[in-house]
Amino acid sequence: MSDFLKVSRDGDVAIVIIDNPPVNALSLHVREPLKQALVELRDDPLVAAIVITCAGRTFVAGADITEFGKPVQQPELRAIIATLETIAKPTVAAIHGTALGGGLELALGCHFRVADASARLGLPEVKLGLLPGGGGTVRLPRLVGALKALKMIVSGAPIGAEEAHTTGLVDALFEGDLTTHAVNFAREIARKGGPFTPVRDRDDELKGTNLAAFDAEAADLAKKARGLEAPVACAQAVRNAVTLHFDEALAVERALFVKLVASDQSRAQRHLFFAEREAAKSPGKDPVKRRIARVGVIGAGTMGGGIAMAFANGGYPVTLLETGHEALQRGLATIDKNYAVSVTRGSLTEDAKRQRLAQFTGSTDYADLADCDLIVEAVFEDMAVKKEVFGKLDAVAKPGAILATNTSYLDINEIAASTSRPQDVLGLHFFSPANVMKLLEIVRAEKTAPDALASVVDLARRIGKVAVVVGVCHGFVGNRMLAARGSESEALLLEGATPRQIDQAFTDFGWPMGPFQMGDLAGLDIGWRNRKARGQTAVIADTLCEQGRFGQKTGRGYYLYEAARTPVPDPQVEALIRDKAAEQGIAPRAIEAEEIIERTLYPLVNEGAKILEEGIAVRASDIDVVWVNGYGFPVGKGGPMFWAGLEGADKIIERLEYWHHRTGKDVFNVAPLLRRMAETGSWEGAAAA
Ligand code: T1G
Repeated sequence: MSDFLKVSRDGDVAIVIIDNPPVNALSLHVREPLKQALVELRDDPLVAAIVITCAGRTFVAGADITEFGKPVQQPELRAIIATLETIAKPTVAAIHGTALGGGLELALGCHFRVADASARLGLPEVKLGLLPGGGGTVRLPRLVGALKALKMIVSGAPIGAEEAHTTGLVDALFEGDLTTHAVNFAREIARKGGPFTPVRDRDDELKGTNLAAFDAEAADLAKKARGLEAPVACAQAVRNAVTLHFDEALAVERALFVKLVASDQSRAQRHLFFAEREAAKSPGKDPVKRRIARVGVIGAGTMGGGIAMAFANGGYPVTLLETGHEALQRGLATIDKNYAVSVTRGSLTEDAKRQRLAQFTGSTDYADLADCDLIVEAVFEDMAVKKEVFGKLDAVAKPGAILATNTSYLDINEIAASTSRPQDVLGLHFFSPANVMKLLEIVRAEKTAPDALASVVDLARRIGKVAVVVGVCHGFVGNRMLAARGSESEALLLEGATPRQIDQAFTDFGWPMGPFQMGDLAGLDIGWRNRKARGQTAVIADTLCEQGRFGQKTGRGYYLYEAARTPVPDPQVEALIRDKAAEQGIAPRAIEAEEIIERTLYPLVNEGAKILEEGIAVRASDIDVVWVNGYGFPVGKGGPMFWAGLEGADKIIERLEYWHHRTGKDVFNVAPLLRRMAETGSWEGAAAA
């Protein structure tokens, strides 16, 4: 048939085998032979049943995302599924690995689905700014019911084999050779005789749908969409499955898909899908990686404990070291409590909690780190302290062990130079809480060995982190750009904008929360300590801290927190701002949201361009990955650098020049690379110019 699809026979059962590594995406070179094979097998009187399966590690993981944004090439997936549903003889999808998106939709075109324990089934199109475009929004509800389908499609989260079987998405689960079981299943079904009802004609699960409950759930999900169009479209399409005839609902699904696939939001989210995978590729050719079997973590505080949990959660034994027994026990107790909370929430089983806790070995003796392949320090953010720790590590760590610092700001080249093995030293900048946040900035120092770097990039993926390799500078990529984004915060307040107004401009943009609410959440004292360490001041923020207003943890920060975490504007803070402005002779004025965005997010983009120019980030898309996964940049805008293209580089430059002229501040000093991006139309073009 073709290099990507074969048909074999087991007696009167035909087996269609898709083989399109690495994930059996339904590329055109699969769709063409697949449609042809289905027609031939449909019309072959010697074929009593058809099994569709895949070679390699997974069933079809979806349509080929690289084809989106290009002219549609026939046959489309929808045509293949329509062909499937003209087949009267039983059709069976044999699912292992991930049946996602168009892959699950292909399986929904079959009369039956069987799976092994490895199967995970889902419709994740919403994560690409899309909705299932192969009939998934009208077929899935017919098997699992409208409410379950709504939750699966709007979340994009796959379900496991067991759940798929209990909800009726899968007809049988098998252990052992899945294809053999699928063939026997198909033969048995054929022997019993039909007719076999295609999913499109099965309305049982739709009858009695409680539309009021559905609409309530959909409304709640829409609130969480934060301006994203796809989740709302998904909900509408699933509702249509209940209220419209099949073909009518299918037509609306198609219209919604065509609209979404052309949208900036979907282009942004597809950009991020590939950007995350690009960022995780080791720079240069892939050197042989070092074996990492055991991890040491120094420091059992908030960061150290979270980092230790991140590795334990990934299945790595961890030696957690603290200077004293009391601090060590406190750290281990916090870890135990964190797991207990997960068990209470139902996101972790008791058994899994026990398994993860069993990964931990506590110690107060550096000698116990001697068998670790990777050691991460998360001690106090002070160069002298870090150098003392690395001096001890240099003495006890085995040859080839990778020595990592979790520093957020300090010069890792200086730390590396304080050891006899700078080639083994690098940064692993986790984001708090380290066991939750996906982003991991991997900081390559000047002398970091390529194999050491490649080893931790690979390790990051294994523990479920989104890794981005960055260079050494103050704040690396994320925090350096965060400083640029916040450089005008105080000025905006003194000139007349309130914390609420600035935060509102951010949430209207799509951020989960604005900078002041975020500061109150993280604790204003952290920034206060950093400013004092660097001899910097921020008149409003410093005054708040001097008054003990550290944010949520003290019940007062920029906002008041009477009822738990709900921020309430505080007249005292607004009076403080007015007083400080008056002291500086600044007359308050009305400040529009557009100005707030120009003086926060345009400097963010500009600093990203400077970081690219200096080679601190390898790609513009790496910066997008940092900001979406570490700071909540709205996925529908693709990250700061992708968004610069949507916003228009010329417009950004013009406004930066205006504010540079008006304030003289360096954050508004236009980066040459940003100018070249405006000229060439892309960051890649700018770098090549
Ligand atoms: N299309 C094209 N390439 C894909 C792909 C896809 N659907 N999925 C993965 N790849 C590439 C990926 O870029 C990487 O390439 C390599 O495969 C390995 O992927 C009509 C419209 C399946 C869970 O959204 O979730 O169907 O970097 O590193 O960690 O309704 O890939 O090696 O060059 O992620 O083992 C819906 C997306 C599509 C699933 C495997 N499907 N993929 O994870 O490997 S839209 C999805 C994943 C659709 C229909 C709609 C994951 C995975 P490279 P990887 P992994």
